[in-house]
Amino acid sequence: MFTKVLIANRGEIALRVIRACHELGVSSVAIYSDADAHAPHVREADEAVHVGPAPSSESYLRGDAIIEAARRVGAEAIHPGYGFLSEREWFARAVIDAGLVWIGPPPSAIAAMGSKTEARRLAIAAGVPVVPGTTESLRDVDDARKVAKTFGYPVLLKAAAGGGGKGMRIVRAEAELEGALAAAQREAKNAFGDDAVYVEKYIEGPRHVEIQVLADQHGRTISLGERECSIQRRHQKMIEEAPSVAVNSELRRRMGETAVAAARAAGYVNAGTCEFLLARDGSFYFLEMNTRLQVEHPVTECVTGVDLVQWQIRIAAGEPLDLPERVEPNGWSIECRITSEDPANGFLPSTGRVSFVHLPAGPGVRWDGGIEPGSMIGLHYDSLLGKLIVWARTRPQAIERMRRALHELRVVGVETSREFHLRVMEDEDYRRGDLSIQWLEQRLPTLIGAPPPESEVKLAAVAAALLADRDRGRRAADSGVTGHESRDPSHENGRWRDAARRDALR
Ligand code: MV4
Repeated sequence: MFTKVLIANRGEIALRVIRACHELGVSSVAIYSDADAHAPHVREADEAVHVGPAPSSESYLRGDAIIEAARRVGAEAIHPGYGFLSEREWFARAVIDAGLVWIGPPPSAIAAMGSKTEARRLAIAAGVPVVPGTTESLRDVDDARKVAKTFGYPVLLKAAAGGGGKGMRIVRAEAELEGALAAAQREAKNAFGDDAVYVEKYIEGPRHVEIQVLADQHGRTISLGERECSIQRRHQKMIEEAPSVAVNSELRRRMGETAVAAARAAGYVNAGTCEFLLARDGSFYFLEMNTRLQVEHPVTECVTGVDLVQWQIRIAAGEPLDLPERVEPNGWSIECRITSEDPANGFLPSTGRVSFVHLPAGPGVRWDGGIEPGSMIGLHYDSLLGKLIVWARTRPQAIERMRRALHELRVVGVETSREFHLRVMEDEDYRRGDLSIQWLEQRLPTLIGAPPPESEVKLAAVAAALLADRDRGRRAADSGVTGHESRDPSHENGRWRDAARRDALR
């Protein structure tokens, strides 16, 4: 095992990796930008190295500075977390070339899966089902017309260098093809510096289900079951769960074997995730492989009891996997991504200083967070404040537990997505598990417009009654003495108080 690992990340995932290091008896090294000098990940690590100013391009993305920091403090390995440099082939190579251990997949596997057409070729060769489509990028509009005709409309144009939904265009009829192709190429060029675009048949109304895999350096590759990730908005996942209501043991076994075959085809080592579309008829298609630890990994940890981050480190250190071939999920786990986005305001990122935090606790509750009172939430990094994860024996119990935990959660100082998550937990479709990748965006207007939950209304009513009572007391005391309304400090809360009154009167 290593004695010292550098974590090339920040926020909740840096803390998650630090915790895994400490459980393994490994010393942890944080890196930080100017904006993060007092961040929790810096304090919790055994050591911390400053790498640059606040913008990530000058700090968390500075591969050279990060490798130099690892050398200077004598770290033997680098864990990239997710995002930032985690899927940059060049960085993985540079880490290895510097004589350090890369806690992630081989650079060749990152490159192979990074090209979506290459990933499709590998998958097809390994007998993995993919969506009907091409494995070569389109030459021109005529080529696109021919190919689209073969598969039939609607088709989906995708960036070969893409992933995560960028550079994608749905085309429902031939008349739209030329414009959509130009737009997809332009977007792909801007986002990835490569305008190559290919075609797939567009699958309507599927679920997004992904399979977690672990592979060691000794040729053993296993799957750890699925995560249901259909609840997303603009390709940002908001709520994930494990297992999926749409997957039974038989389907889990088949999808697991498929994911293992795809991983093997890429020469995969370490933790990775195969994304699938799961159609209503139970057929599934490999989409792409994410060659990193994922944000939503905790739901898999909760239902399998396997510590994925510890295994990433142990695999990188050369340990053989000593886990069973197949792990059936135990109970149910749900994760809500608590962000500083305001659902009532089009999910606009909110900024400011976190003045107060109350974290949920109690049975079956896990908080993987990166904030504390005093944290400054700016626009330099993504808006994830923390992940609220619950576990219970059954899905209905997990939903009730999540509601309870969301009610306990308080973050003051910035807007959060808490209210949005409460509404999803109370939604009938969600409770039935009747989901697809389109569900959230179709449902959003009614979710946001819906009245607040009963429990919140009661709370507002009590608060309004108490305030009204206090004001009556004040007015009685003030009458004939000063008459100065402005001395009443509750005026500072005027807007909030009015809102509470309105709610109470309904
Ligand atoms: C698709 C698809 C339907 N048909 N491919 C979105 C991101 C990237 N991973 C691939 N994506 C999709 N590919 C075909 N042929 C629908 C999506 C998709 C999606 C996939 C997973 C999770 C959320 C999604 C939201 C919209 C579209």
